[in-house]
Amino acid sequence: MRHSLNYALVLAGLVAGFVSVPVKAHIFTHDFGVFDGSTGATATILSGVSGNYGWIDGTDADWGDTHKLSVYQFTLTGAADVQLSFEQAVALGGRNGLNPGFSLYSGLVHDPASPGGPDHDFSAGSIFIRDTDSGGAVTEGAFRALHDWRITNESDPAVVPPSVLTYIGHAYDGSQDYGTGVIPGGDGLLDHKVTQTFHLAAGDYTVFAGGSDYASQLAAVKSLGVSGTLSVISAVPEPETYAMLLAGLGLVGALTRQRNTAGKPRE
Ligand SMILES: [Ca+2]
Ligand SMILES: [Ca+2]
Ligand SMILES: [Ca+2]
Repeated sequence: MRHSLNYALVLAGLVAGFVSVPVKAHIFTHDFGVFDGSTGATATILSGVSGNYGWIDGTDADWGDTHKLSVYQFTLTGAADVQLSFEQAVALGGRNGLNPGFSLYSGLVHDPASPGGPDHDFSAGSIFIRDTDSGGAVTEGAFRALHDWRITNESDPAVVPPSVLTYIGHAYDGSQDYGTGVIPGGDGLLDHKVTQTFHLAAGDYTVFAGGSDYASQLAAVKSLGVSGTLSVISAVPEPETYAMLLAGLGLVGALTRQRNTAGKPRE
């Protein structure tokens, strides 16, 4: 279903002999799975993370490198309230200490098994896209924690469309100010975990999770780990619930208008 058009195009390229086989491996996603919106469904996946700054490094002017993050994906077949939690990987011995941050996007990266291979920041196509999207500014990689962004694999982006990650939201552990003011979205409590809930429509989603300690870029890179959990915490309200809500809002609005009219001379 996913990228079937891409596969067809790349396969056509392989047959014609002008698409090279990838030699490097980069974005391999962890798949939370497919959820239909049923409350209580949950999935947890542990993953290694290189360094404690991959996420926060994507919030600055020169973007970040996806190799410093763990990537998750999931699919909703119906609308749902989805809670995403990321914390240091206590269960991965010796890999504790992560201050997690994550961003949620609609869209998917290319399947690593596709002929163009996995997406990565330094493929010729990704560098071309970065140069285009940054207006020629030098960037550390393709990852943008607070914006839409694009990345691709070893295929020609003129032939195979790049992956488009459309920003939905983010959250991170603690609070960070690396000189440009406090970065919004911190949970204010530095306890190696962060949780955020999103109301999502049916569709495909990708999450990039990594460290939020900006200053640790200057230290030796540590091998840390993250434990990511997706939980469907409630089904979308039924239409009747919306109707009741709207009726309630209408009543409040009418009362407010009445009060305003009573208390103020008309202009
Ligand atoms: Ca950066
Ligand atoms: Ca940096
Ligand atoms: Ca926290």
